[in-house]
Amino acid sequence: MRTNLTAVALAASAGPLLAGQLNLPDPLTTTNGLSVTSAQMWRQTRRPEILELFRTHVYGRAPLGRPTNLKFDVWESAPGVMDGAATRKQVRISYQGPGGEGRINLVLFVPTKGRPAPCFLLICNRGATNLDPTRVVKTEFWPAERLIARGYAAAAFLNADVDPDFPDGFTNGVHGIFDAPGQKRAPDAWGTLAAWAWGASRVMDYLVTDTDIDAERVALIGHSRGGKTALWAGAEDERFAFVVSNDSGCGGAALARRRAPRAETIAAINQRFPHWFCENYHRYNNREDELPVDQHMLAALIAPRLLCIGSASEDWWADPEGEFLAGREASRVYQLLGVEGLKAEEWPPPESPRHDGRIGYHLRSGKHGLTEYDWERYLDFADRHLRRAAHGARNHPTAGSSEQRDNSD
Ligand code: GTR
Repeated sequence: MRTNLTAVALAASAGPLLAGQLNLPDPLTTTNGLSVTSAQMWRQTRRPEILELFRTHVYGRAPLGRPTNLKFDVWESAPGVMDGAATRKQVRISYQGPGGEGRINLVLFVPTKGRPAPCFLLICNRGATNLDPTRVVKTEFWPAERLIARGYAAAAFLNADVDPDFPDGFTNGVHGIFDAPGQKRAPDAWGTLAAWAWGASRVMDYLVTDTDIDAERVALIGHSRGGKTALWAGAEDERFAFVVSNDSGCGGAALARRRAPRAETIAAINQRFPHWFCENYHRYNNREDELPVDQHMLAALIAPRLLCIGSASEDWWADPEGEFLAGREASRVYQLLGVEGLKAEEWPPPESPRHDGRIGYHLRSGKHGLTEYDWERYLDFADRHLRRAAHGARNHPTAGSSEQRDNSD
């Protein structure tokens, strides 16, 4: 089966053919049918258009950005943890709306040496045990010690702090706090993934104030539903210099139109998780071809910033090859912006990361999960592309011209 899928993808690899085979919408053609031929046209016309399409049809629209009453309470700052290698900070990020107060509890380790440090922020969708601040419990889902040893700050928050992960008619979490009570929800009102993405941006609001963190080198990483969230947050918030999608699958990096055998579909995800996306997305159950976007266009919204897509070989539900193809198709936008995206035409075999361009991809042997192998690859990619960006603003979203000058990837 893999051969067949690869053959389809390869036959299609020339660009127009792939669009023909999978009927993919073109990231570089505007809704009015104009070809996007310059970085300026991408920036001013097509990028905002695609962002709006995803807000309207997929994730929904957040009713606000940074709340005016956002507060940061650094209630702990403990130097000398991890045998002296790090300082642990715990930060309460709070906000108020008509429906009450919300809080995100940030756990942050910053390296003792090498500050301000680049940082990996994990959207933790696997419960509090994976972000134990005391480090009595250590898991490979958040290897904070490894991050510190490799010179990165390790930050993490629980998605459930922002919005609990069950359908409740959008009355709890940030929806309950900010949505107008008693009014019918708009079909493009934000779902839970958009709420989590909003929360990641509120954590970023804090990180930019912390002088131990190099705010121009913050990576946002998520696994599975957290990976879908990381991609959407990275699309909405260009302060994230690097976005990592680990096994994000349907509604994340995987192309919806592939409908690969054994892979999750829009209909399946909407049925099991009716609260994740906006109501409009449900219109595309079994009608993927009518969606005005596909997930390669979400990856393209990260351009020209850094993006890593990680897949697992037995993770059929997430369509690993569809995740690769989305990265490859997004590369045309990177090229238009003067940098290389994913430098691989064919789906690579397991344990053969493709890290040359500004979109990295790896396939790991095994099942769905965020493992030590995955983390080490993301750290390798960051060492290669994020670290050397330290002295110069080339990762900064507004640094379009310096991106174009630096074409050395
Ligand atoms: C699955 C869901 C996937 C993925 C995964 C996870 O049940 O179908 O889309 O998000 O959960 O988050 O672990």
